[in-house]
Amino acid sequence: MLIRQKPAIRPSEITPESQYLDRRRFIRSASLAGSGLLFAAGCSGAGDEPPAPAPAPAAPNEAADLTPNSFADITSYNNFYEFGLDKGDPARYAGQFKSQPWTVTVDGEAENTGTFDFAAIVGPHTIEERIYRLRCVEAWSMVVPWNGIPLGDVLRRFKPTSRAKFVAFETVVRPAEMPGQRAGVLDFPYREGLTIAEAMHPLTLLATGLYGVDLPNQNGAPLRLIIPWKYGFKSIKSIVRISFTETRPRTTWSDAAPNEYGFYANVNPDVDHPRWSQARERRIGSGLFAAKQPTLPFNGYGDDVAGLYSGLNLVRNF
Ligand SMILES: Nc1nc2c(c(=O)[nH]1)N[C@H]1C(S)=C(S)[C@@H](COP(=O)(O)O)O[C@H]1N2
Ligand SMILES: [Mo]
Repeated sequence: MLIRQKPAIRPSEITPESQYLDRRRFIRSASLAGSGLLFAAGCSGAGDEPPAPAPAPAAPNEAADLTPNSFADITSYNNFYEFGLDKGDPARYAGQFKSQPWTVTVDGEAENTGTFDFAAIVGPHTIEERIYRLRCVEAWSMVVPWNGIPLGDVLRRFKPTSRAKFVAFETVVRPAEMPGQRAGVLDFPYREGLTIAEAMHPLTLLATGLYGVDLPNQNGAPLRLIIPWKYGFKSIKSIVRISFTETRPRTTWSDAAPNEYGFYANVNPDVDHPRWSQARERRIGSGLFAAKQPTLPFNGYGDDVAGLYSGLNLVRNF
């Protein structure tokens, strides 16, 4: 079996960051040479165009920097309302949470539905490493070296029917282990949804770990989504249900405040949240007085995903 199961991570198992970063530098220098982009998913243009002139060397763009945040930052500054509202609550209160054993129920418009063990969902796939920036709707961001599987590879095994136009996800409900659920700070279960094209897109990751270890509870153990071009709230944690649907599913944040949070939630510096600007972001760990960085359209992944929304008005469909 490819997957390391709990018991929970011992500190000795965590790749020391210095070692990790050295390894990254090596991998990046080996692979960046050709494509210029670590995860550009084969989106070359139409064949009849002349090759574009080489672009002028870009000014150093802080926002596009993919140097990972520290393991300490990534695991101590979290949004996981099931454990409370404060950024420190998930790390403080998620210790009692049991992410093993774990099952995921797959239902709706697919041929292979049922309840599957964690190992059956993840087992046949190779765990990859993807360094993605997570951009929270609250205008902060961090860069995380995730481990996981392209969600589409997993979903295809359930054989969605032609009626499957959306994929809906739910987080576990376990008030005994989740103080934020006892306090009722949101209408739980936490729900999210994607169009089938978004769910099948090769950048969309079903994450099982970070920094080479199993996901810490506060980051959504044992399975969570990462949709790098969308605001962080779309990246639902601790998933127990995946439903293929014909109609657009409900989602927690647009249920709670439909004028503030839309179904698409694509990162967009040109469409402000009604109560604050989305033009810039604070990189966690960069220090309280560090300058904010410009936010990039689609969080910097536009070359790969903008085509999913051609013809869609992104101001109205926020
Ligand atoms: N179940 C669940 N998933 C969730 C959330 C949540 O409160 N509950 N918060 C979201 C938000 S707003 C963000 S920014 C990211 C934060 O992920 P991280 O804590 O691993 O950085 O998780 C998202 N997934
Ligand atoms: Mo967020």
